[in-house]
Amino acid sequence: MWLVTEPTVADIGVPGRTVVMGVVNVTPDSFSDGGRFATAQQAIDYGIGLRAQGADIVDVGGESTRPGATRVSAEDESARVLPVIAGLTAAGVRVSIDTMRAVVAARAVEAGAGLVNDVSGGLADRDMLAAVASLQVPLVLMHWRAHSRRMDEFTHYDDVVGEVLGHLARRRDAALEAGVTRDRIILDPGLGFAKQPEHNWALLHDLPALIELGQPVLVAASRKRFLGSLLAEADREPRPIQGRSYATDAVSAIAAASGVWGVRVHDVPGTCDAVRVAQAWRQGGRQ
Ligand code: PMM
Repeated sequence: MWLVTEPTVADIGVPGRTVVMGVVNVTPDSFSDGGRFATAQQAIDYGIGLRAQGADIVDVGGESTRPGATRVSAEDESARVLPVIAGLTAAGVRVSIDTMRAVVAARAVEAGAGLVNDVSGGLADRDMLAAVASLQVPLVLMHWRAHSRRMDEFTHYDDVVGEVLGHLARRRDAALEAGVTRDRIILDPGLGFAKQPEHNWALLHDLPALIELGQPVLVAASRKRFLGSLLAEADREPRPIQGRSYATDAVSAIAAASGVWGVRVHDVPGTCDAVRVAQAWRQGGRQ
């Protein structure tokens, strides 16, 4: 069968501009957009719409990582994502699979996905790194401490930036050892995963240090709790999810200006403008 694979990270997006990854969550309970689609076709149409809005790649996920979420079976996860990946691929949309399971990653790549996005950085499934090595697609390794059901118990850091960078360097080395090539490894600080707001801001502030590890960096701040907390009104209630888009766009601009490879967002148009602004700013009037 014909596999649509991406040889390396460099094949995704436009040179010089931060990649925009749009989100399609095919889950009943993701924290910001769960339960959105009644049918696979609705999710496919939505993903095609994200591409039309400017997304370079569409990230399809079938398991919620919302704090406190319980896991779904590999079969349920596959049944949710595979028809959507196949439909998007048939429509010419570049797709990534957001999964912590090697078997789901393999099925997704067979259905057309060209990148594996593992929020556990290969820790949730011991077969993941070797599986991605043989699939020969790029791999996102995210900073992760525990499954979502328990991650709020693991938010203590003495030096969040140092600890996250050290962890990601070790995950990169594990991936290399398993046979994933260096030009296929992307690192992600895992904003909101076992982190308090101040940890997310420290990581965003020190993105250049993460980029200095030498791998492409993906940032996913979209609509997350720490933005809601930042934007809380006088009554101290976090700003609801629907009111976090402009802040997400602002983070996309900052991340892109810092030189990240990609940003993962639910609302694509504002981020597309943000990454173009950042690109022009970085070029400083030079072509
Ligand atoms: N966050 C979520 C899901 N997938 N993938 C990566 N690489 N990085 C993230 O921070 C990340 C992710 C959180 O859930 P959402 O799909 O509702 O945004």
